[in-house]
Amino acid sequence: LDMEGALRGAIDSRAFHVYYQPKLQLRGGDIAGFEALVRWDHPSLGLIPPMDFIPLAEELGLITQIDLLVLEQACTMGVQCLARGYPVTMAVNLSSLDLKNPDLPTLVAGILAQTGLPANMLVLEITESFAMEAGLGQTSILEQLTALGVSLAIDDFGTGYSSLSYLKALPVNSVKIDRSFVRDIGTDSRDTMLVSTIVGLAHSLNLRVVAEGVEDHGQKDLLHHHHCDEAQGYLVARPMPADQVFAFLDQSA
Ligand code: G
Ligand code: G
Ligand code: MN
Ligand code: NA
Repeated sequence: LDMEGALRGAIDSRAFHVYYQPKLQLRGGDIAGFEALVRWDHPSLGLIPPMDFIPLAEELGLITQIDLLVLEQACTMGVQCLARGYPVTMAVNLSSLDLKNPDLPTLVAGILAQTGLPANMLVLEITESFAMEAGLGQTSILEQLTALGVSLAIDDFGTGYSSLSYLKALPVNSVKIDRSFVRDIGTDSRDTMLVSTIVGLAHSLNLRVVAEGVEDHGQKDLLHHHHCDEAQGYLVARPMPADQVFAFLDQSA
C-alpha cells in the first residue's frame, strides 16, 4: 500500500474530514467552543484517525498543508455557528513543525480574512512538549499569531517533565489538563490534588483551564468544584461530523 502517494493525493483532493468535539463551560453550562480533529477519508480504508497518519505527514513535510486545510474548514464552521447565533471558539491543533514555518502567521491571517472568522474566535493548540523546547524564533512566530488576536492553548498540559518557565515566556491564554490526570480524579486523591494545583497555578497566571477526557458526572462535578473553567470529553459529546454541529448546539441551548 503506497501510503505516501495516497497522502499526497489526499492533500490535492482535500480528502480530510474535520470532526468537532465540544467544550462545556462549567460555570453556566454553555458550549464554549469546539476542538477540530482531523480524519483522513481514504478511498479503501475509510476514515483514518490522526494518530495513524500524522506521524507520516510530519515525516514527509506535509503536515502544515493538512493543518491549514483543517484550519480553513474549522474557521468556516465557526463563521456558520456565529451566523446561527452561537459565538463559539474553534480550536485547531498545530504540529510543532507548523511552528517552525515563518510564513505561518501570514497563512493564518489569510485564512481568517478569507473565511471571515473573527480572530478572537480562533484557538491554536500547541503541545506542551513543543512549548518546552520553543526557541526564540518560534516564540516570535507565536507572538505574531497572538498579535492577530488568536488565542494559544497548551495541549496535554502536565505531561511534560521539565520546567514551567515557558508559561511565562510564551504568550499563551489557556492550558488543557491532559486526560491522564482527569481519569482517576474521583478515586485517586493525588490526581484530585494535581488538578486542583494546576487550576490554581493557571489562574494565578491568568490562564483559562480546560479539562480533557471528562467521561462522567463525578469527574465534571469535581472539576467544577476545583474551579476548572471548561470540560471536554465523552460526557459532553464524542467528536462529531460537521453536519451534526448545529443540531448539537440547538439541543444544548
Ligand atoms: O481525534 P483523535 O481523538 O484521535 O486525536 C488524536 C490526536 O491527534 C490528538 O492528540 C490531536 O492533538 C491530534 N490531532 C487531531 N487533529 C489534528 C490536526 O488537525 N492536526 C494535528 N497536527 N494534530 C491533530
Ligand atoms: O488534542 P488531543 O490530544 O487532546 O486529542 C483529543 C483526543 O482524545 C482525541 O483522540 C479524542 O477522540 C480523544 N478523547 C476525547 N474525549 C475523550 C474522552 O472523554 N475519553 C477518552 N478516552 N478519549 C477522549
Ligand atoms: Mn488538542
Ligand atoms: Na491532549
